[in-house]
Amino acid sequence: MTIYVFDMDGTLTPARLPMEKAFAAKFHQWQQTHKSFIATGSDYLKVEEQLPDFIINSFTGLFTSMGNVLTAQGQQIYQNNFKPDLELLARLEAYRQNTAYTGGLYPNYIEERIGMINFSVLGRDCPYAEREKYAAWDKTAHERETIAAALRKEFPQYEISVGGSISIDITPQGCGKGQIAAKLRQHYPDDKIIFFGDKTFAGGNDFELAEALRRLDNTEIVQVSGPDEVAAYLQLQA
Ligand code: M1P
Repeated sequence: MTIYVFDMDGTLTPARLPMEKAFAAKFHQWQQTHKSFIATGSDYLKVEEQLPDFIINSFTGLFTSMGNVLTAQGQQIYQNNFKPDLELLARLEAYRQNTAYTGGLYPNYIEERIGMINFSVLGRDCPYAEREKYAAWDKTAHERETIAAALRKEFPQYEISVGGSISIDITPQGCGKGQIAAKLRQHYPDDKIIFFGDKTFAGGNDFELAEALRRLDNTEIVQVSGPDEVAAYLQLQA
């Protein structure tokens, strides 16, 4: 048997947007004959916003908040709790105050999720157009990469990865997406595991999971740029 594992934003859906209907229909049909999991930095609420129920219910399991929560058939299987250091929170506040970004800033810039923090200088409660504007600016300003590199030096006890388009994911060491590899292998000791992600490169938030899987036998990593490439790889039928 093969176990298929998918990142969500940028892999099965556009960033923070619902899965496209035509893709959902094909993917759902494929799910009926394949064992599949989600592995995302987003929390379960965002998964419910972006994926239709019939897709969610057809996954064997959903690892959310970087694998700090596992849900299967609507039931939470486990969760890892975490209380961030006050020094870390103060440093995030300072990055928000001192940003070089000149556009508008929005609320919910430190989102505490189960087992992790998601930090966005812009603020998560921004209109979609503002998200696109910040993401375009960050591509040349590299603010998120700069902040992530500095945080890694100052707080080595945390795993810090540049998330989707506007944010940075922070977990205690060992509690990032990489933890999902061992959990899957424990349940499926002999099966092939294939992981699809749009940020499997160094610094990306799929990298730790990709690396952890590469260290195991019988695994494959598929770097994709979005649902079209997933559909092509899986040869999804219309
Ligand atoms: O799933 C990828 C990322 O999606 C969101 O990122 P952003 O809002 O920056 O596009 C966040 O939920 C992030 O935690 C997650 O890793």
